[in-house]
Amino acid sequence: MGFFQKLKAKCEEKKQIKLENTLQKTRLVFSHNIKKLSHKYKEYDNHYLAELEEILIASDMGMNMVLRITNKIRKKVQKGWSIEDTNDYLVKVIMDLYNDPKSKQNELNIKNNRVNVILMVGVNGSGKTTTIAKLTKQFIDQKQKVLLVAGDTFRAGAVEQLNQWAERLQVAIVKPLKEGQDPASVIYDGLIKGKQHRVDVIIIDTAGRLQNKVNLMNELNKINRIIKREITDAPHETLLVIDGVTGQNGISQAKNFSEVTDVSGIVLTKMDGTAKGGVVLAIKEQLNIPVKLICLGEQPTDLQEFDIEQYIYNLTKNLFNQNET
Ligand SMILES: Nc1nc2c(ncn2[C@@H]2O[C@H](COP(=O)(O)OP(=O)(O)OP(=O)(O)O)[C@@H](O)[C@H]2O)c(=O)[nH]1
Ligand SMILES: [Mg+2]
Repeated sequence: MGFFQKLKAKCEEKKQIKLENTLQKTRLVFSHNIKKLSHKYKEYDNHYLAELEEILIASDMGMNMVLRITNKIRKKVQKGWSIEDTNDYLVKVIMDLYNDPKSKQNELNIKNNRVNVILMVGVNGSGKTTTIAKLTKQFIDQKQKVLLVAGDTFRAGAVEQLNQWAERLQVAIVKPLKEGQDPASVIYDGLIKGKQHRVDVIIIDTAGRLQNKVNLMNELNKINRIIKREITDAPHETLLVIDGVTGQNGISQAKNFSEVTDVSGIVLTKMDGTAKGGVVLAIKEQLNIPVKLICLGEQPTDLQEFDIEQYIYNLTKNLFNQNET
């Protein structure tokens, strides 16, 4: 059995319909175009590889990742291989390049019998606050006691946005006492309250809009110092939220965050609105931080644990199917 068939058997067993639907746009660009190539070329040769390279680039995997993929193919695949075998190897290469031990640690580091702290960071508009709401809903469903902290004191309306979620989800929130209060002091209040009330999870919202990298670094350093002073091994997760629609551009902005603070995981949002599903591989290449959560829409249940096998299967599944696009 080829690599893809094994992957298929595994993934079809616990079929993820929502992911399948969400990745449809990307799949169209990716599988459909590669399939068109398969009709054009009877067997593998350099022209095939050159055209394949263009299709991979269009799926927003990032140039470096694409070159790593095509180099591996060039080394292994011999002239005369069937296109089907070549594509099977392509899927294996994509999986191997993503799947190093580090990226397998995609479970959130949440433990019982401690106050868990999750710090959300990312550029403005990436989906931090919305993701907090979805995460909160999931924790509530798991009977966890949640406290939200409105650490975004920069943007007018940010506190109110989180407050509305807190009311809707009926969880406690710590807000600034006055407009423009230092985020670190709001976070301090939140940690004290979280410890007093023995909550299971404190989720801290932060501002995305900071003028430059030095400011960002100072701000996050200060926040981290306060957190560590109150809860030594916290934050247990620093989740960097990246808007999937912005593709490469979003990644280079996100890089600023990963360079100034210890990011433990990526949340990839708005995957319902993009054909750039290859961005997952670009993140792997450029940030080398595991994607832990993926947002497939606006509903709380649309926030899912990221599963690379399901993801790659749903990206490539039509490559080997004659009928579907
Ligand atoms: N379709 C879709 N929209 C999303 C998703 N996540 C967030 N959004 C939308 O993206 C917009 C920005 O989301 P926010 O959660 O406010 O982003 P933020 O990072 O908190 O932004 P700032 O507070 O300005 O830094 C909102 O209109 C959300 O409804 C998603 O997974 N899918
Ligand atoms: Mg926000």
